[in-house]
Amino acid sequence: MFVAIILILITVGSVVFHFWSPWWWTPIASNWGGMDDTIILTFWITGAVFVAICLFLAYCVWRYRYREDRVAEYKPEDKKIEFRLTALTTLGIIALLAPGLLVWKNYVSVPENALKIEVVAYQWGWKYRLPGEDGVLGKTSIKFINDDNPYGLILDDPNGKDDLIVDSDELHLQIDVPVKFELRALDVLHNFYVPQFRGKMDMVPGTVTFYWLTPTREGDFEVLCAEFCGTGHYAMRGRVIVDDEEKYNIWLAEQVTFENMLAKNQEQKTEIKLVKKN
Ligand SMILES: [Cu+2]
Repeated sequence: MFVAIILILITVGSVVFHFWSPWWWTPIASNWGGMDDTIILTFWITGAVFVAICLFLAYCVWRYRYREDRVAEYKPEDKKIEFRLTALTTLGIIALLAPGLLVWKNYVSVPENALKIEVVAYQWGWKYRLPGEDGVLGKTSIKFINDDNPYGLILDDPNGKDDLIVDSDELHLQIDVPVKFELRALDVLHNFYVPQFRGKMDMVPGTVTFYWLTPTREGDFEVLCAEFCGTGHYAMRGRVIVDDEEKYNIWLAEQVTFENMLAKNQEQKTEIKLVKKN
């Protein structure tokens, strides 16, 4: 009886804790409410199964408790029960997986009007690249990454010349404008994650992964690396600021094109040479 009561207390306690404790996600700031819905559905299904199993266990402990006049029955196989349990588990797994697959399909089906933004992760920080006036990001290759060309842009590609190089861990987005994040890593695995946006994806050196979203709320959000990437992982943070159109355009106008960045690097080098000569 004591064990049965403990089991019931654990069940009731878990449910009460879930509804009374203040834990929950931070308010959403993107179009991915569907992700929250699938997680809530998962909570309901796994929660219901948890309660049912615990209470069933408590019932069995009490109902089949030891009594001297009772003998246990040996029943190694029961086709009927096995079939029912398998069917029930299958249904449960389908209910858990199917909604996630639907959301995933949307998550990687990028709308055509999405603004492409490259996110570059390195040990331990973030930088970004936006298309210039031509609206196209220039091609890159890891072969060309060096101090003068940290993103590895292919110099012959004319589309890359006007690309905006955001060599800062602060990125601005315009509210209600869909963006496609093209994710690259320069050294090891990283993961671009803004909790309020819900979306996240691993960044793999040598390949480009992506996802898209539409920011739906203005604000200043923290970027976290969600893949353990070395001793500085905890400090690999940045900011995404969602602006209205006016503020966004002011920020955009302050960014340097790749061409200007190359010219500036060249100037600095000449200066250093001159200083050395003198
Ligand atoms: Cu990282």
